[in-house]
Amino acid sequence: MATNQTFTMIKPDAVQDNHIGAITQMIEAGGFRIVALKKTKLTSERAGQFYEVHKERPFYEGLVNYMSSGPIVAMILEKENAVADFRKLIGATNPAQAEEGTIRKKFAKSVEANAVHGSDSDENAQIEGDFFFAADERF
Ligand code: RTP
Ligand code: MG
Repeated sequence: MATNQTFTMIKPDAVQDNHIGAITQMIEAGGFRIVALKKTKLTSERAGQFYEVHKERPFYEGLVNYMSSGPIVAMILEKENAVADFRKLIGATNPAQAEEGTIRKKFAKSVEANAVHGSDSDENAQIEGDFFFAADERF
């Protein structure tokens, strides 16, 4: 399996609740190397752009408001099979369906405030990483 990268955000609820350390610990313990990391806050314009693919969905407006409601932590992660393995580590979108031992099972509060984002393809991982990080911020 090739080593590749994925992109994640620790979402505003989990940052607000002081879970940055615990979530980062689970990510590193899961075998991921942190290539880039920053704490920042999305404006509603930037959040809308990031989630543009969901523009027609009924939850879009709520999602954009939520994702711009407080600071987030953005990271690029590297591992073999990074995209699929990271989605396994975070668990289902709805925490009620997330498996034991996953980040969302442990920290998500609702289907919207679900603690973390994970890219859904290699292509989107690249696009999302580029949305937050310049070349000289990756190591
Ligand atoms: P993500 O993109 O954040 O990693 O989450 P995901 O792939 O598991 O879920 P996706 O379908 O891409 O949805 C993006 C985010 O929108 C919020 N959402 N709210 N209220 C709702 O029914 C609903 N459905 C989705 C969640 O924050 C979800 O992670
Ligand atoms: Mg998604």
